[in-house]
Amino acid sequence: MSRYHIFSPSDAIDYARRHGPGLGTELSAEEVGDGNLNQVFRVVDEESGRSVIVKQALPYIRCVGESWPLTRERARIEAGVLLQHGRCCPEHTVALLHQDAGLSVLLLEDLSAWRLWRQALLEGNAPAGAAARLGHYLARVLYHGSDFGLASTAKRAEVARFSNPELCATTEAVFFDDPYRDHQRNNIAPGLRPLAGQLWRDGALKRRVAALKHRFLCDAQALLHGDLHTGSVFITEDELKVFDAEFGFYGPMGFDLGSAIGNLLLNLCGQPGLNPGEKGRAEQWRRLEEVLTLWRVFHDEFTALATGCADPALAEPSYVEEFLVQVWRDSLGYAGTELIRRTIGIAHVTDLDGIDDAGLRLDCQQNALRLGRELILGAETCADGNALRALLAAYG
Ligand code: SR1
Ligand code: MG
Ligand code: MG
Ligand code: MG
Repeated sequence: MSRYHIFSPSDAIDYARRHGPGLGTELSAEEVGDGNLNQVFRVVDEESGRSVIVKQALPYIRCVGESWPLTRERARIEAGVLLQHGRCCPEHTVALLHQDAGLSVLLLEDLSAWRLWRQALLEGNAPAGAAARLGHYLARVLYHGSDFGLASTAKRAEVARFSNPELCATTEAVFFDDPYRDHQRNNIAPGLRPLAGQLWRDGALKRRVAALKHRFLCDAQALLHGDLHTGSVFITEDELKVFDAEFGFYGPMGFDLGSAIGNLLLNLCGQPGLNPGEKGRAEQWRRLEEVLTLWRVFHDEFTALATGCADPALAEPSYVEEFLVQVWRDSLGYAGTELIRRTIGIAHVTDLDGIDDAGLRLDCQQNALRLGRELILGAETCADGNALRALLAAYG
């Protein structure tokens, strides 16, 4: 196994040259990482124009620095999740070309000619089919990584292989703990302090958040992506691929669905500031339709797979439907936690922070906090898409 050292651009070039398929000798590298955790190089063959991505886990959280160490084991987890999800849904999973566990490096197909779904949503020109594609991806990967799709012996082994304790602890802190208390890791705009303080004193809310955290801790339903926000998804007009799976673990399906839905709703909340007037209202309507489409495609495809599964008990159609009712509720609850943590927690999103006008930005952030709270509190009673439509009417 190779010895770990932090890559320079020329290390990335050497690695790509040794392991990248069809790369020549005239290679250049540029650091393009804009995430919170890792360094990412784009290596280009100047003659053929071919390119690859070299992603390396650092021994700490990049956006915080060495004061928050984080296991490099996350690179092995990410490689495993991408391979597993790539087997069930190759059309929507970024291709892993090579990995080196010692160096904590992954070689990945380069999708930088594609666009991030978040960026397309911000620009107001996201393709209509992206939500359905993500619903298809979620149905396939969550089914095949669950007790519906796996024999119980195989599934128990997979739960152990993907236990990912440190990355899960990070999620537990930034999703379920910090935003509900006055913690130094939070990033709270001064104008949001009064509303944040109300959340910290809201006993009913904190009880539901505790229940969501508890399910996250103990409900090993399927191999999740673990960080499925709209910046973890590359798109073209008719394609979609998910990447950045280092938070993968066995958890509740609603966590992945809720992360994706939560990010669509963050964009919805940001629209009055991003696109004041009619354009923003049209975008909000699209976000709602995307949420409903994502869920419908997931629900229908998962139902078809699960009712045909090999387990004679779990395949019972009435049970599959009962199970999915709970997944829907979980999804709304986790979407609510995503809205809150992206507004006052450590890691924000451009959909809100990118709003230029300070007054409009504050209005949108307050709406995101209020909607997050309503989703968390209403998750158990918001029965279907029509109920969600009604709940969201106040935010349009
Ligand atoms: C410490 S920041 C952690 C967040 O960054 C990643 O992108 C994930 O979203 C995670 O929650
Ligand atoms: Mg089974
Ligand atoms: Mg990421
Ligand atoms: Mg990442």
